Amino acid sequence: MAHMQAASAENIRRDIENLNQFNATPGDGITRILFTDQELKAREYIKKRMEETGLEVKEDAIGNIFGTLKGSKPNLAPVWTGSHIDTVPHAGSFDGMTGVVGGLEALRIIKESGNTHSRNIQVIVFTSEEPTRFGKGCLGSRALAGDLTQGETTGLSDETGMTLAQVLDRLGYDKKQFPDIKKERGDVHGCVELHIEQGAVLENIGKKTGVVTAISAPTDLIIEVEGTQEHAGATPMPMRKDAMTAAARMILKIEELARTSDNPSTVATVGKLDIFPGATNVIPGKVRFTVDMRSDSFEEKEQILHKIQKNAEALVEIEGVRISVSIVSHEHPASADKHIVDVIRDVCQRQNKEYNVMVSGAYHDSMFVSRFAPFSMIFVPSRGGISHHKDEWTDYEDIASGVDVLAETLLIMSNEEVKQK
Ligand code: HGY
Ligand code: MN
Ligand code: MN
Repeated sequence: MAHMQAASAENIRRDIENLNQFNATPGDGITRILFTDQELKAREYIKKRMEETGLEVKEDAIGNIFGTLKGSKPNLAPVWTGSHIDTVPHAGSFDGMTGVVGGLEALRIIKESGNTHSRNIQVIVFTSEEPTRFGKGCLGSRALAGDLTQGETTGLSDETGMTLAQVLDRLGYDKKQFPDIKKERGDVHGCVELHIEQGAVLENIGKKTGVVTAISAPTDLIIEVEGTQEHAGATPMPMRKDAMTAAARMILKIEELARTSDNPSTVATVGKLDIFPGATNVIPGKVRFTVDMRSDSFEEKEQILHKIQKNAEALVEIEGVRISVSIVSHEHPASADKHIVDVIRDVCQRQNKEYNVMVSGAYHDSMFVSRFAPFSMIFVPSRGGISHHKDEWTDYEDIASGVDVLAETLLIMSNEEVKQK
């Protein structure tokens, strides 16, 4: 393999900073929500940068963007990298962007190295990895895995009531081509996503590179508690059916179930809560809240889900309220491909980079890509483990170092003729 120049931290900084100009909350973190003006401008920026890098640019019917570096045998299944450019509200600058900009830089140094490669190498912007707008994450990679149909896009609506189907239609995406999005096993040779760790493991052990062997999967619930809306002053305590206190009991029970688990990857979060009618002197008649549960054990998530439902039944009896538990998503954890993990580890050794083999607590598009293609991920450190926060930070030199590992890994995989055992 001919020598490859080192990735440019300056290129990476420039593209991430330029991308993050497209932001709805300047000065208060990055907010770039799916298919809003800011995100559409960010999409155009990335497509322009893909063209400038000499890639062929295409989009599918849900807006996944593919930048292709042609190989000598374009009919072979391609090698993938990529991530997302949409964010949670008031996010940091690196979640997702690292894998898109880093993937672009990896393809640039592969192209400029003059190394030949058989398979096409593609850097992908996956649509809507974050659940921010439609309450469900990984919409683009979910559709690639065949886990989101065009019909289901009519059932996903944002806070204004607009559906994903309507948004796609307004933007000119052709719903008749939606079935063509889906990939079958064998369509993709392998995928390696570069991402910030979003935790503090690498920083605490003083290593700059993570090699991911599994991704914890989310189970997302929406729980609605209905009691009786009444006067806060005139209603004696024994006569109340207070939706808020019943919800509070449920939330503490959910937190206890996760906290007392002996599996460190099992976590649960209530991140959104709405109280109706939301007045200081009215007993809440209705409370709606979300539960985001994660674990690398699907069985444990099943057990906890069952206990949540049993706890709801008990509270209905005690508090005289009505409770509904809706399952928005209930995903299986994804195991990385041993061969790809070994390729990344060998590359780290050749580049004299200490690495840590680890599980990802955050989910990523790779979780859905794993449904049809072998994958692994490369992590770079998050300062203080801070993420989904405006203070999220990763040194550009650390990202460039991760890109060097990514580029060599992609080049090796793009010259693999047959499935490695
Ligand atoms: O929530 C997650 O794990 C991802 O950042 N969407
Ligand atoms: Mn995220
Ligand atoms: Mn992410």
